[in-house]
Amino acid sequence: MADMLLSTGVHDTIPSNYVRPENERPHLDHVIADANIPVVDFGASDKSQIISQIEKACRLYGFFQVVNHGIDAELVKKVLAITLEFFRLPPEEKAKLYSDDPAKKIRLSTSFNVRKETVHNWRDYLRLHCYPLEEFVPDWPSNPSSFNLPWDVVTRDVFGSYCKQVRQLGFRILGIISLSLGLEEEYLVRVLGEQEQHMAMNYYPKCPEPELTYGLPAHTDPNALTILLQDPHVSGLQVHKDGKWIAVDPKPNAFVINIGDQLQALSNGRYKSVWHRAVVNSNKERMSVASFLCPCNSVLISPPEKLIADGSPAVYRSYTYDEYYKKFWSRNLDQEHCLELFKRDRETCPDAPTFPCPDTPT
Ligand SMILES: O=C(O)CCC(=O)C(=O)O
Repeated sequence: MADMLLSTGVHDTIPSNYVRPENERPHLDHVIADANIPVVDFGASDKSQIISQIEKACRLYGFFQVVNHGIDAELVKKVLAITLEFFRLPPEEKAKLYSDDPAKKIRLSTSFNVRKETVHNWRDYLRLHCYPLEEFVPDWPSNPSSFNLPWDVVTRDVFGSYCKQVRQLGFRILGIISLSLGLEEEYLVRVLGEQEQHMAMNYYPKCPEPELTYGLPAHTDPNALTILLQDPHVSGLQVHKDGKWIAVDPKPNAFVINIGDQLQALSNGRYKSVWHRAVVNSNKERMSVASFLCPCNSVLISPPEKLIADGSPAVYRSYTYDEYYKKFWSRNLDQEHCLELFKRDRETCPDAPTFPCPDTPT
């Protein structure tokens, strides 16, 4: 079904199976444009200030941007350029990589989960597993040839180098998040085990009717931490806060970081894995490259003693990431927050917050 890919055609209208019902549409004129998503300067010398900014951002927004993060700006440019080159390949080349099987570790696909959905999303994406690199790189696309362009002296190719640098940044952020929760710096990296790393290279073609559909509808991320590289020239990411959608416009040389469901669970609900979505526009195609750090499949997700010792009971039951991930992919993206399904008995925890999807009327 590679003919479902959007990036292979030109679109004057949108097919009816991409059109959302009236009450589920993005209502772009209601979006808050001047968003104050916190920006954290990782180059600052005062570590305690970084910790306190991240603590506030994770608690109040679930999102923040980082600058002076240490990832090579030229490498980032190359990643975006190759992503665009990839989506411009001829249809027959892309068809070779197409799959709608969410279990496939390397696949070019479209929308979110076309096997399950009734309404599709205006997005194509290339999904790559990236850790351990040696295991997956041989199966990464070899076309365009720039995909295998050597980058640094250790001859990692562009994407291999990028994945390594992103992983290091992610671990650094997990360290700061641990400290911000009053835990030892290594805590989260240790309990998440040998973390998997996945990448979604998202491509949102120009859409003739952006008010009727989504690039990605409201969703939360099932993993631990997401490191998002936005197209520097085109906006599209929006985050839900206090009942409103706010735009996260691209900031030069910044990465957008968001807390995933597993950090919400491990922080015992203190930090938020918030709803976010990607909208499309009629003037410009847009790209983003999301890197997901995921707990090792077999680790048990359960809050640290320290966060339940102060009389706050565990909000969620313990589970393995394997169980969580399967549940996540068996649903539609914009159903209720997947963590809701892992909440402990409501009688034990009557005040546990609920997280219905903000774009789906109840
Ligand atoms: O394209 C974006 O800005 C958002 C991407 C995203 O949320 C995802 O890949 O899960």
